[in-house]
Amino acid sequence: MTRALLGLGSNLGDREALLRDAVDAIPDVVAVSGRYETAPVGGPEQGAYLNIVIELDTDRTPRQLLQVCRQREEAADRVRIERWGPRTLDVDVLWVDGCTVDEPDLIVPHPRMLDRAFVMVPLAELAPDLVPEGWVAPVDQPIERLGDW
Ligand code: GSY
Repeated sequence: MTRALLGLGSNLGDREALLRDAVDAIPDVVAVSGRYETAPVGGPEQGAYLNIVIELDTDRTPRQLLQVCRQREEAADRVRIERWGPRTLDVDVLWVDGCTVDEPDLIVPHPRMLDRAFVMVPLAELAPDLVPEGWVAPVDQPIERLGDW
């Protein structure tokens, strides 16, 4: 069994319910970070996101995890209106212990995670070993912890 970390975000619809349904349906979840309200990073003007990070203890490969992520996005009726635009649910594979993948549709570790406060701050709660020493959240990415999961 291997540690894997996934990032989840929602900024359309009932954000909290969408995240809860996703967490309930994802197999092998062993820990969930606090809930964070975060300013959108990139894309058009859009509403604030609710973000969490979850830890899995899993025997799935990164590609199988990507399938799980996509299934959850489809179950949330995600519609891709615009790249980087608002979405009911986004689920990303962030990290899988001992694995690197560099394929057109899947890069692990996630190539932009270090640039994103909405990933690194909740990630630090579950996996401080993955946060480089001296990492600080970009000042232009407001983030507020709303509470425990
Ligand atoms: O990459 C995940 C979707 N996403 C997010 C997000 O989850 N949170 C915030 N704060 N901004 C985002 N921009 C994108 S795209």
